[in-house]
Amino acid sequence: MSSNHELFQRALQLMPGGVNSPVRAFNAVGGEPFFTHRADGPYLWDVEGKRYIDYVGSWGPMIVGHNHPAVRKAVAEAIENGLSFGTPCAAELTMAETISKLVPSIEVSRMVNSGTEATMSAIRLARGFTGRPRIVKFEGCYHGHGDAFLVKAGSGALTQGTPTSPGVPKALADLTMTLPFNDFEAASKMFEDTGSEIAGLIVEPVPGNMNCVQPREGYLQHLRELCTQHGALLIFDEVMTGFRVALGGAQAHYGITPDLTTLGKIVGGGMPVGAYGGKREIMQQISPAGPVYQAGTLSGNPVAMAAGLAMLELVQAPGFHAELTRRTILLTDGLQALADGEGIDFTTTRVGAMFGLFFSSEKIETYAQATAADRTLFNRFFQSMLKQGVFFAPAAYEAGFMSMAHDESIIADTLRAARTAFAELRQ
Ligand code: KE4
Repeated sequence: MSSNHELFQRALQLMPGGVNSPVRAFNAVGGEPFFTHRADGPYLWDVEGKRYIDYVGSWGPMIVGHNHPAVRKAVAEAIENGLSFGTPCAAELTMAETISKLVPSIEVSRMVNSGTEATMSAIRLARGFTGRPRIVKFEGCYHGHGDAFLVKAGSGALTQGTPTSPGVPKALADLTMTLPFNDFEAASKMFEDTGSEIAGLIVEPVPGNMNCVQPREGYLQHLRELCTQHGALLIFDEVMTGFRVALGGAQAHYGITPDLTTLGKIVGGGMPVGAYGGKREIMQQISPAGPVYQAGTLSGNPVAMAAGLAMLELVQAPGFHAELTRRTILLTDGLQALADGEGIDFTTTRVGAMFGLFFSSEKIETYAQATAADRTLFNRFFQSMLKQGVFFAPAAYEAGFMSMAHDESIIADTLRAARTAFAELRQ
């Protein structure tokens, strides 16, 4: 079989940056990516046979570990009946029932094929339902590559958006306003100034795309109150936090009821699935029940539903999230102790089974603090761990993910590698 390098050199000729999603290219951390040949439990094996303990977990879906027998069995059985029908099938109904059971704020849901599709649809729905033009997002939060989200805080009284990518029209970016996460006053001021024009506010309730940052006490409730007061929809983007920070997601963990929720990753069990949903009154505006159009050839695909349903079954095991949280604490406390032992400025964050690592002496609560953390040290730590067979997210602004396949011996192996990595940082 070809080497990682040979495959990547060929891939560079045929795919932009040699990858099908930018972060996989390792540009943020340097070096070339490895090509995975197979995955099982907590491990990935690359095409050269090197094994990695994997804390990326396909960027979140693999909360029960890779290639779980129950998920594999469900997919194998579903395939026996065909790959795609293009008509309703019972598995879609079971998925909708399961989502509503686990996330009660989602009275009505729609399946799509990615987190991006879910968030794009939720934004369109918020605008269609309220008849208002503006959207609020947060700097450092990522909601997929929809045009409305590729916007950063711009200048101008209304904090009008500035595109972060060519191809996003300024006229559209102007309708996306950006706030600093965890800043109570800035949110209040924006709603005082433009509340009557805001269709929806979309937020990662536990941001995982500025690495993992925890909401300050009362902050999510503050956003809930502002949206209620001004008639804007509160949209929780739980693509990453859903079924991970708690069985019912961040909304259950913090006791907040959003108007709409977007889902992805775990809900698909590793297959291409996204979903959005919320209050019946709002969701009934979606075609064909209502006038807001949204559609998808493979939405609710029977094989993808089988994978997602098998995964959602597994995460409902008694004590599942408590045990995952315990293991996450074991890892982050272990890393903290090792860094402290070497006198390295290092801090961790975590909620449920997602965590963040920062080379900083500060308690990380804002995007400014997260981006001020030492990325050079992060990249050196990443490379040392990778060399020792531990794969963390190849970028300083990505969260880490614990799985039920990472038992205490795996965590001990990780900490053994980290001891060496932190010692190397001192050289
Ligand atoms: P997808 O379109 O990639 O399925 O989901 C977009 C998305 C939406 N909302 C949140 C909170 C997300 O984290 C994501 C995607 N997450 C990234 C990792 N930061 C996926 C990895 C990638 O882009 O390759």
